[in-house]
Amino acid sequence: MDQSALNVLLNDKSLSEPLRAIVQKVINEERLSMDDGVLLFEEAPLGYLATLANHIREAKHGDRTYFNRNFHVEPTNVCLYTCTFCSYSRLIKKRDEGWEYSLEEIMDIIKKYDDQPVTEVHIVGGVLPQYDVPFYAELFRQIRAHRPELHIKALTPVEYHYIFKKAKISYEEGMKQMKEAGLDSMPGGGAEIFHPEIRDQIAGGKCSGEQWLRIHEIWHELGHRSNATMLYGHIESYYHRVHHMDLLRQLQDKTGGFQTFIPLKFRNKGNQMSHVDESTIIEDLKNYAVSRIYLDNFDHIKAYWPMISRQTAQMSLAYGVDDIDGTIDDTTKIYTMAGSEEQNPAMSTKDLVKLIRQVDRHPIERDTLYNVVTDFKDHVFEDDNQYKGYLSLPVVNK
Ligand code: V47
Ligand code: SF4
Repeated sequence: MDQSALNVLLNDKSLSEPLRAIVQKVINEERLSMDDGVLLFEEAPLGYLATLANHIREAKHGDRTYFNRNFHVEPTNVCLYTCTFCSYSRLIKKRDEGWEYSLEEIMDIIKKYDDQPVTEVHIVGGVLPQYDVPFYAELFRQIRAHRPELHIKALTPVEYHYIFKKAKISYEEGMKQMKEAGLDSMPGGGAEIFHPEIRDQIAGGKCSGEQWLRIHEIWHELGHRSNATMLYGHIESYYHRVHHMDLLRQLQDKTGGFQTFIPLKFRNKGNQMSHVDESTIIEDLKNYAVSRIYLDNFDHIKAYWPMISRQTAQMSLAYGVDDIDGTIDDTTKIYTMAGSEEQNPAMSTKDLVKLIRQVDRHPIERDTLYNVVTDFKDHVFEDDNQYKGYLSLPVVNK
């Protein structure tokens, strides 16, 4: 791996001693301490962070940049909890403003994708008593029976903690039942910020950081994979972000079950924290880079484009990100309701390939477990002129 860019930083006398010591650690593939992580956030220039994060990204993946073909199902947006950052949920007393799909209605949504080459369904939503262990177990069984190859990535420890408590079963027993019903993996939601100083103020009474981590640990011990998120850019400090990442890094050392870390930028429209300013794009890029540098035992860092916009997703690929998710249809409301620029988050495979090629990266469609579905490096689309990237100008018919 070419280290010339890192050597330049190592010899840059305008950088403080501790920042240069971190460059040496990256060269030696040594782990960063929590103090190092906080220092990166507080003092490192953006160009420095980009250089380190891109070095690590390219050592792991070269130019390869992943996306997948998935769709989201949100069974309900009514919720018992009252997270202050949530723009999406409706309280039970206002449930007539929301939706609560029955099992048949959810299956109808799944069946709408029957003729589409999607590989994953991502299921997550609000927490309500009728969505319990028997409901979700039956839903997973029906999806499995209807379309056996479709990967079911569903629910977070927020739902699992609630439904297992209600069923009076342990986390171990509950996750075993979900596995038997057909659950394939867990998405990364509900993590927010683990530190109780922040979690107690924003997470509306839902499961604690320890409970979130414990449920993922049990799932990993059953031989399965999951993702992890962090909701940043609200009332947390840099220390809280590093503490969050550190707990994830510790669990990953133990189980190796996490695939991807997904930083989620707090969006402030229509929620109880609308008075809190959103982070800048510079801050978002910084956050991706520090995540890539700190989480040495995570394979992938994902930028979720429906949340940060397509152009920031493109930039993030120079700051440690190697995955841009891949919602193919307008099926998630979480970010549109929170003020994202992406009011109709839908991108076709061609759009995703173009987005990645435009910043000179190598697009790969993956499945949920990062097996290659299609390598688009030299792929030519039938009507390809528009998809080669910025070098090809639109064809004008004369
Ligand atoms: O846990 C809610 C976040 C998460 C807001 O695993 C908000 O592949 C910003 O976890 N501003 C759910 N964020 C989404 C999620 C996810 C998304 C994409 C891919 C994967 C994956 C997981 O959305 C919640 C919460 O942290 N969220 N409201 C808001 N106003
Ligand atoms: Fe409910 Fe999830 Fe919204 Fe919290 S973030 S209020 S748990 S839907």
